[in-house]
Amino acid sequence: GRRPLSTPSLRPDFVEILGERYATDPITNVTPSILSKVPIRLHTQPSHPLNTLRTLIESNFPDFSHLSSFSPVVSPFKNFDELSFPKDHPGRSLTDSYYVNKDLMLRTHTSAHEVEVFREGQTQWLLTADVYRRDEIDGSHYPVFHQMEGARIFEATTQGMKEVEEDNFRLERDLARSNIVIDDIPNLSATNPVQDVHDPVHSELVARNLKLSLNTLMLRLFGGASSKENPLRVRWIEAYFPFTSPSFEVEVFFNGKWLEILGCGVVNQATLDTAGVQGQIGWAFGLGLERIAMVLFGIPDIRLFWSQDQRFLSQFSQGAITTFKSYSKYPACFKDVSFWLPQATNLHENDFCDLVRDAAGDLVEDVKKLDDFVHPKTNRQSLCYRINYRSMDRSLSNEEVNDIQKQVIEKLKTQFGVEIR
Ligand code: FA5
Ligand code: MG
Repeated sequence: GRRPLSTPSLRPDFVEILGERYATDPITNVTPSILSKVPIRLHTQPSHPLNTLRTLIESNFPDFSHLSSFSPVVSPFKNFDELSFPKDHPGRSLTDSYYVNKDLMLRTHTSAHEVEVFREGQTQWLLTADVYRRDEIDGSHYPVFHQMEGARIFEATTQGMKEVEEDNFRLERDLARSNIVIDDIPNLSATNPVQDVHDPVHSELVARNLKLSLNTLMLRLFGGASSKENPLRVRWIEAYFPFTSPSFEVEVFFNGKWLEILGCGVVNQATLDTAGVQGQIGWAFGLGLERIAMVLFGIPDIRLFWSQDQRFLSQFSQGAITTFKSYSKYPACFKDVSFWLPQATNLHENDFCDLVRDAAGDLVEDVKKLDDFVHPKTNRQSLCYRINYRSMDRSLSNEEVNDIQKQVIEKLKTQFGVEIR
């Protein structure tokens, strides 16, 4: 079989994250470009659109704890095992996630903190954080993005369920008075089952509370321009997550398109058990802040969130949703690179993208694979990628782009032993 490449000689002995040193090992795949983003915490930067969006959502849940200071360095156990991810889940792989070493990784989702927050005794909380996933490069994917986790638990008793019913009644009444059309699905089904340990009546009430709470949030975020003639449209879709059942996704119709906003569900009882929480049942959701902020603020490219340019930053003030006015788009510069891989080796697309990000930073707009074939005689694989360089802030000179492209080629040769064609 084909083996992945590794480059032990190029690896530093340790990496530093938020003032802590971590020893590296053959698993380490965090890059300098990724680590440089860790201290920034855009969701806490004054006047940043992600901060405004966070506070807007928090204001919709005034009685919840609002948490946002958890370190991104977590164990794979916390990110996956504690949440009942199977051992062979693809999210665990080195090509999909960033590992500091074999024992620690950068969280891939805010759900990684569910157990510890429930263990603290929190019963209704929101948690906002930067999350990290290895991915392709284009205008809507970035290896660092921001999520908000929300959860609420109730006493699994007649009295507790009465409170859920009262809350549901209140939420339902308010929604009935507003301009929202909800494309709903059943709270439980054969393919989206209630957990064995749950009373189906309790699960039904909690799922209903989840849906009503989130429909109310969608109205708060997207309902500004809604009217009787032009109501906000929300649709519920059956989903699967290892740590919730039943599970759902929410989509909102905005600017002529269905937009995936979040995943959610009734919390696996195993999660609460692990956290030492007894006699409770609850819901959780996880939403992506960039996706929402891009449509609410009219931000066309996900890289802009990281811009230090005053023409970007000065357009926003804390608490206000305003439409971004694009400053002129600078010219794109395409460069192709074709190469042979050493025999019987593999280069994952995400490895290539991280290498390009390390050379180019945010000057890379997107990366596309143009060609991929295996030579029938030598069995060597040939790849061709097209890199689109474009700055959001200025025109790039030819020399500058050539220089970055040279670095890409150098890195390809030293890290992956390729032969340029
Ligand atoms: C999760 O991350 C789950 N932890 C969500 C969850 C929480 C489910 C609690 C149940 C209970 P998912 O990978 O689908 O699920 O991501 C959740 C949201 O994050 C998506 O709906 C999307 O809004 C956002 N998101 C996911 N991937 C990206 C990405 N590459 N770039 C920007 N936003 C993303
Ligand atoms: Mg999803």
